[in-house]
Amino acid sequence: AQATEWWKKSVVYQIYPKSFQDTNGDGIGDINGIIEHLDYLEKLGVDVLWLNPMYVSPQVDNGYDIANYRAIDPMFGTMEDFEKLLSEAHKHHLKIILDLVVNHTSDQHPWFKAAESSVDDPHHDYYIWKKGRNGQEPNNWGGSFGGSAWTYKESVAEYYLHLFAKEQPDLNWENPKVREEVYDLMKFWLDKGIDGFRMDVINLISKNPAYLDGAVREVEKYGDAHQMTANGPRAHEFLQEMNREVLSKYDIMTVGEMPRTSPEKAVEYTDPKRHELDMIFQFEHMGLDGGPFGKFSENRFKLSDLKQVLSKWQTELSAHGGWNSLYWSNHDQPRPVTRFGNDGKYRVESAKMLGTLLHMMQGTPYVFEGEELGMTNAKFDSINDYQDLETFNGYKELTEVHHVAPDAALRAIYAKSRDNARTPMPWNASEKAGFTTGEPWIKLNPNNDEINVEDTLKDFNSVFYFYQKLIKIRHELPVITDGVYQLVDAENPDVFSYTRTDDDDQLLVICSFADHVVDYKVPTSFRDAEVLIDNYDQIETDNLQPFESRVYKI
Ligand code: TEU
Ligand code: CA
Repeated sequence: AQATEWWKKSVVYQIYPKSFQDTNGDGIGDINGIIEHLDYLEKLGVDVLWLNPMYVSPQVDNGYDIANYRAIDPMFGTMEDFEKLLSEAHKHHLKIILDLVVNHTSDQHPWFKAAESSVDDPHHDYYIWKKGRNGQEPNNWGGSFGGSAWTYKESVAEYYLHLFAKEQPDLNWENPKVREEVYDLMKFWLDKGIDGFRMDVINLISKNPAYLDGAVREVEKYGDAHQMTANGPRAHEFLQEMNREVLSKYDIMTVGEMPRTSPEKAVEYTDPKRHELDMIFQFEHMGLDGGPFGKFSENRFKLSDLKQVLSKWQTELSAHGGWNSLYWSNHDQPRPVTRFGNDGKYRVESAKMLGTLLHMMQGTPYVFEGEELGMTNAKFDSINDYQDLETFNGYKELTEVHHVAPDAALRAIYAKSRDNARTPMPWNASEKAGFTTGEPWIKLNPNNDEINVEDTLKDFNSVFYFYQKLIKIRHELPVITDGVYQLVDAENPDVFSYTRTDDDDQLLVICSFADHVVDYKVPTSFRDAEVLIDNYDQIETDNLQPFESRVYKI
């Protein structure tokens, strides 16, 4: 059936199950913990929950290394628990989308155990094997978590490809049997009644058979594998086949995670006439603050870059029939209020401002667990407090390869580590924040005594109620879904403002990124207009308070 486009008016809440709520005292979040908080999520007003992987996994990459796609890992609970969650969520008017991780499996998946046993095993070609080149790896690609993207297997005297950890062998999508297996496992979950998928690095699945070397950045040792595999020769063909075989048969939503993808390419993936995906996660606004050695850096973004990038994605995607996700954070990114706002004096104001900037744009907004509280990065004392393999590798590269001093390296890790997003959800101000009665798998954010759900819900001026209002406005105002986007005052060094216009309404969205009062002359046509939402009570028409955001409507 031709799916309705319900996801164009939806707001998605991302739950990282491992860090959301533990209910059996093992220090690990679980499915029953999610069920316990469905009322909280319904109160926020979100429409869809995206759950990070809970399938059977050795947890080398926190569940993005899957050893059984059709079973829930016991650490999260049972399949019955999941089916109960799904039906309870639907009763709370919440849809559920799951994570589809099919660029690679775990090296503990039975398919890989068979594949590495013999070149003649029927599963051998489920993966990508190559002879070496002059006794070395087949090409110069690096894995995202350090080292070469190739690992040698004595048992078959060949190298296998892994764009991520060596425990995450890439599937061979050239093999029609692999594609069939993927479509079958997708139907297994869709037939249970889930409402769609978030697809992990889905634009990396088609590799150019030439396996050419990638560019080596001056400070790196390996070639850029993502550059060489993003948006490969058969990517669209595979997604159109997936759509024909699976997606078109269900009224669902799909979002593809797509590193290295431009708006032009994103239109190709999301134009409904092409029957591929509904929307994508692009990364351009996540790459504005890297340093000489990559992502781990104390560099901060420039507002001019953010204005240019987000405006480009507004005007060059949706305007051309595509559709975008809108996000500041997820389980791979630091906390937005630290990265893009002010996590000190103006934490609450800047969290609300960032929410306004994003939620009044065109696209489907994603709220990552804790963002609605204005959670900050987590100040850990030592590199040993971190859990993420990408973080450990980053610290090792900074200190051992680039000879960065340990304290400077730790500051860069603090700024960008994925673990900033993975500290347990703080439910109250108690010692373990109501997350667990046991030892949490990762340390809590030290500031959960001042930032937690219980205190937030008592404070009607909190970020939570502001996000609740932003979500309500989106549900009620069509101009937010369909209105034309236009950047205003492009050169302003402190203020990001834009309009949204349709036949009935026009909004003017004004967001100050300054930590001081700035002059701002509201255009005369808006001076007497209704103020839809503002993160300050007193409103002056010729200046903006620190991190003030204001939405006028005529
Ligand atoms: O992330 C893909 C990806 O590109 C990330 O490595 C991202 O670029 C990086 O973390 C930002 O610094 C997906 C998942 O979201 C991530 O959690 C997994 O580690 C990765 O794929 C492999 O499955
Ligand atoms: Ca648990």
